[in-house]
Amino acid sequence: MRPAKFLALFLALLTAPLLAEGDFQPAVQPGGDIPQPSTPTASPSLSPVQRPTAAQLQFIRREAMIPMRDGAKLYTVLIVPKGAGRFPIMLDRTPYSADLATGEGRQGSLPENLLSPLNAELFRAGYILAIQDVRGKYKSEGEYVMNRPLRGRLNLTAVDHSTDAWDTIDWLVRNLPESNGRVGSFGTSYDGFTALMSLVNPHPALRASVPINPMVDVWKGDDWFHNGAFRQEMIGYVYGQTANRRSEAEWFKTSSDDYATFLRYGSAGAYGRAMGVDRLPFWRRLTQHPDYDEYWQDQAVDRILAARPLAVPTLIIGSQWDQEDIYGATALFGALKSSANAHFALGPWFHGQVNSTAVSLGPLFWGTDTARSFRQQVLIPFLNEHLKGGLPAGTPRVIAFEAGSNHWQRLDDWPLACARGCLVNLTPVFPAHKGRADFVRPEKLASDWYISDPARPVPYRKRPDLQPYGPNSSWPVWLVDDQRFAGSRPDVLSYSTTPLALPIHLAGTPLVHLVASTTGTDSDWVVKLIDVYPDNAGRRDLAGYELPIAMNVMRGRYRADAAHPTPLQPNAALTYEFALPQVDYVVQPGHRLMVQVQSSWFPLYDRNPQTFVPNIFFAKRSDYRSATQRVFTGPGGTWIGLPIVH
Ligand code: PG9
Repeated sequence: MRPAKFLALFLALLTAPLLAEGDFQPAVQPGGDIPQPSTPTASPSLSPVQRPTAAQLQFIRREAMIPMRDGAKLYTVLIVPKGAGRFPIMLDRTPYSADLATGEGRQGSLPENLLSPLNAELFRAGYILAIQDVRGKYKSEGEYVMNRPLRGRLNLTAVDHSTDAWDTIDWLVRNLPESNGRVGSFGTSYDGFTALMSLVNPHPALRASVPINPMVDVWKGDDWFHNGAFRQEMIGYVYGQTANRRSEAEWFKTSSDDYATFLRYGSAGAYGRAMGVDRLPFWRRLTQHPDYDEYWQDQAVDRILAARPLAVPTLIIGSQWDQEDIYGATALFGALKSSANAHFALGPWFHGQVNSTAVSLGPLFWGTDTARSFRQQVLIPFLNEHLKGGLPAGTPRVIAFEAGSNHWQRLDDWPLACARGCLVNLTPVFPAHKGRADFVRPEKLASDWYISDPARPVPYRKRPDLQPYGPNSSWPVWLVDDQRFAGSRPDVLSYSTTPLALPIHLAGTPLVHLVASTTGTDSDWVVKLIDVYPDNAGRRDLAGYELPIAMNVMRGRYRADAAHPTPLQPNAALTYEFALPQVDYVVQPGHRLMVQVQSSWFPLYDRNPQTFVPNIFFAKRSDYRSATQRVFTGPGGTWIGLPIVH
């Protein structure tokens, strides 16, 4: 790019109207979220791989530029079974490169060499795979917008993921001679989001959908925020996805410990500014919308889909220890379960693990490959019924893996136990004074306190905290990390029961009812429900292990209204109620249930300055102050509602 033009662009970006909080600008702006023109540069210099010839391939690979209604052509890789016949199409619309998803950089000619286990099994089951770069990414034309909103006040253009899916499906069934006229949409995470977008005004050929760990409400509990606490370690993702079209701009790998790096820069906004990310439109939108305002409400996919009949049989897949989108699948099923077309699966997995192998998760072993058995016995029969006109698959309304007894349950409803509207009510467990917890409310009102110091926040995992998607990171399994590293800190309160005499089966949504005060005017509250293994756990590596069953964070300023934050009254005992992620888990006899409470979860979540400021993204260093936190137990005090079914 000519220097003058670059300078003009640079100045334009720098002076782009940084909106006052609350202004409502469409998310879709001219040029989209990737600074233009990012001329598609040569593909990254992967080590030259001897690509198999067409004859060697077990399938026919085609590449199509499919025209959308606005003229943009979207790059689509087609993996077609060889031989006669007509096949259903499985469509995955991705921002992560169709070429990478179909074997770029990998060796071999077998589907198993070149595709994910799920995709290879779909191919083996007689499906055409259509993997498409979403608009504006990699080889597709058009302008990329992160989670492009549906047409409306956030998107004044004529196109969105719903129209792009419609146009793609229409083109495929009309132009693919091997098509049997039926299409399924599927994908994981962001691709799960695009699969859900295909259900808005679905094409008549769309006859099934499988959203896996989908992004559904990115403020309440998916990728960007949890109850308003910002997942600042995702800054690298924003940079990688929107710095250029082919995601070749890698986030700075210099950080050997994100804990130290993020602490050095202060607020998330200051870090973004220091790293130049604030020139990227999506980062700016994130920092302009810290509250659950209409900008996020309008994009909540569970609300969007609940507002219309679910016309397409849909198998929603959630992971119990999903480190990225733990909210979406369960919220979506909750919103759609009045429809007979809605099915739900909850597996003992991390994010996206259903696509590959799942014999274990961290220290936990299931005895079988729970992902493969689910794909073979539930997912593919579901698709065969709806896309091949096959035998009724008997897909259950709900299928949930009972972690601990390690078997699948077929159910008519889910969750089984919750605060309101479930078959079973919650059973309270009461933190009591001095570290005990009990199923009987303590008779005496008491309180425990700790100093929450933003200069020494509680790490969300043992340090060094490697970048989530960086080399050697064990990011996928952080939700099953042993919590003893945290419990030993003076600013983490731990309460545990005596060893259980009988097993407890938790099947549903735990509820936090926290009664606490702070000397500050804002505060975060992190609550963890933990299974404490006995010292004689049978396996040395599990002796005394503090296994998280469900954990979540609540940003105090939003306790009354997520859209309009208010300061906390210092030293007032206030009640915070929020759900923990849904679980299907058996706590075995001899184990203890533990509740941990703390006020930071760093650096995955940005620190709360603990003084009320207009926008925490731009909190000044002087805003960050220590506060004394006090958790109240006993009559009128804290309890955790457990979804105990027996
Ligand atoms: N859930 C993944 C992600 C999305 C957005 C930010 C960070 C992570 C994903 O789409 O794979």
